[in-house]
Amino acid sequence: METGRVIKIISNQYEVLDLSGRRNLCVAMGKLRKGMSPVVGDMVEFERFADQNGIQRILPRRNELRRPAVANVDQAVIIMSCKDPDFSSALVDRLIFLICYAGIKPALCVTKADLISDDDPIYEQIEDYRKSGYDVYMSGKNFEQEELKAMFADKISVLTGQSGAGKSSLINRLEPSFTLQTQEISKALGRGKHTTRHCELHPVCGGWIADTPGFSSLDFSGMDVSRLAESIPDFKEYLGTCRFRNCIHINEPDCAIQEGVRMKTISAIRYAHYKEIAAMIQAEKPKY
Ligand SMILES: Nc1nc2c(ncn2[C@@H]2O[C@H](COP(=O)(O)OP(=O)(O)OP(=O)(O)O)[C@@H](O)[C@H]2O)c(=O)[nH]1
Ligand SMILES: [Mg+2]
Ligand SMILES: [Zn+2]
Repeated sequence: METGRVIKIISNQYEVLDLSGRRNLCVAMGKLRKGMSPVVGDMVEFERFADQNGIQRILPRRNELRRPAVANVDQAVIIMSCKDPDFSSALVDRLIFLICYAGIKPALCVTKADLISDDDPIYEQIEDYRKSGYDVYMSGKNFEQEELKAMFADKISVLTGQSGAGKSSLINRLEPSFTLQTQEISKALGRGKHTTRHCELHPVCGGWIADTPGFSSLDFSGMDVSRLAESIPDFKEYLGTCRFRNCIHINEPDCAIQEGVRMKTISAIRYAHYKEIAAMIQAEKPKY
């Protein structure tokens, strides 16, 4: 049995990178097919047979995101464009919540900054993320990207963001030898909205980056509101200091989080988005 990492899935074929860095095409063996399927990022055990390679076992996952389906990542980078599609802090925050809930570190990369002026109001929203402790990177055509490149080294990262935000373009820009398909090309082919069709790990900037298809909906079903509040980085240092132990920071008296928002030490924007999602979860309408 050999160990390797799933770096690409196309229909029922898995590309597994073995310990010597070679790529092996594998199929999932019978006992696996019945249970959980491997996702990109999974560490698996596979066996070489005469006619094919077969994945026998998925090793325990350190973490996993459901959408995009990827496991064992060091960080998730939210790709949000300034324009086309428009910047949305509601969407950024929803992604932050999903990523942090999965126990993964988020970062924000704002793309297409070449399309806005230096005094665009988007910069105030970006400042709000920086003040709250998030790492924010600016990107655009002809931008210097040294800092961004450095943050991918030696890590497995997943890029997530809506279709057209510039995920594939960013990878192409960081590693000019890459020519991942981007929107203009697919429009020419009449393929419609989503350009990237599958999730794949690419060797970029000394690390591995998963390019993923943009999503059309986000799913908060099955989430627990208290666990969500506990996973939001903005709230971390205030947790455990509310009057009620089971406080979910919405209407309770003597709530440290609500007090933080009043004192402007917690972002009012993030808190408002938290309340929206908490209400959606409680109303059991957790799809956005
Ligand atoms: N001006 C400008 N345009 C950009 C930039 N990044 C991407 N674009 C354009 O935005 C469009 C969409 O880019 P993609 O890289 O295909 O977007 P994506 O996030 O991979 O989209 P999906 O694969 O559908 O999820 C393309 O036409 C790119 O040329 C940028 O930094 N500046
Ligand atoms: Mg793409
Ligand atoms: Zn509270």
